[in-house]
Amino acid sequence: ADPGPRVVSTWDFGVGANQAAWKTLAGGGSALDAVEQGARWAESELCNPTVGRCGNPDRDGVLSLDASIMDGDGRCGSVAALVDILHPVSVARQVMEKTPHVMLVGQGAQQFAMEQGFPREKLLTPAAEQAWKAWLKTAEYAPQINAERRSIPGDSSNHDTLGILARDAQGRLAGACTTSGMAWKLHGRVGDSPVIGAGLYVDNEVGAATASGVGEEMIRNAASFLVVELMRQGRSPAQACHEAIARVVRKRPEASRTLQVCFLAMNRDGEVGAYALHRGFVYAVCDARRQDDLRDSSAVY
Ligand code: SD4
Repeated sequence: ADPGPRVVSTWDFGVGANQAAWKTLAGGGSALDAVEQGARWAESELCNPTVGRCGNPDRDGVLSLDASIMDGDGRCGSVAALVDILHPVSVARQVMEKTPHVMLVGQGAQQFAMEQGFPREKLLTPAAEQAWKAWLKTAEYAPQINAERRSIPGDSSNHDTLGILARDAQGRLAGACTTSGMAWKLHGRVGDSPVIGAGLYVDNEVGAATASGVGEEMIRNAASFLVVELMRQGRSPAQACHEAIARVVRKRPEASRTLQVCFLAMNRDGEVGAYALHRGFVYAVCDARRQDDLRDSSAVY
């Protein structure tokens, strides 16, 4: 039986993002519009040190945002290292719809956003600036394994990206991913979230996948693409996420002890699964029956 519309998001704040997306899905809207709305909620409403306006800056004190959006028909857009623009996911969508390109970065991305009418505004919060100044005293870059419920402004250990995947009433899939990346990253560092195939991949024929955690590992393994391709070969979403994590570990067994990597996937039938390298990853599921369901990474929906 067709499960109807469904949306899933990474982390506990995924509940809020799903509810924003659900307003679109429940009204018969498209998966693409739904994931954009969910990501916009996280960028502006959520005060989290790793997404949108409350994000922690890089080591030079600059808050730069990465985001991507992908439709199950293969259209996609992304922005990386975007500064002083609140809604990178919507800029990514404009890149997809208004340009012949897929990805814009840095100043060019900002220029494009302003040409499209996005206001330029200072985003760095006083809390994030303070956290950065405190970090400068040691200036040590050591990402820690993230765990559930740590949405504390200025918390440097937190690296929780919003990845959101939706299936609409017509069975179309879409996904989006938005983040400020790793706190205290090198200026100019780009994570997995805006890299199509790394932090996000969607194919209507198979399913969709997104990632959270230390993005360098996702890029190395083309990880979200890998999860989708594993589902294409017949794995369930949970099996595909599990196998992709095993691949990450096989490549870098030592590093895997201290880095968090999390995958979330949904197949074309709406079946959901997730897996993470370390404990603490949760994801939120929302459909006509449940709007605030929070699941552990090892659970199969
Ligand atoms: C990045 N993947 O920029 C992002 C950060 C993150 O959970 O997910 N955190 O590497």
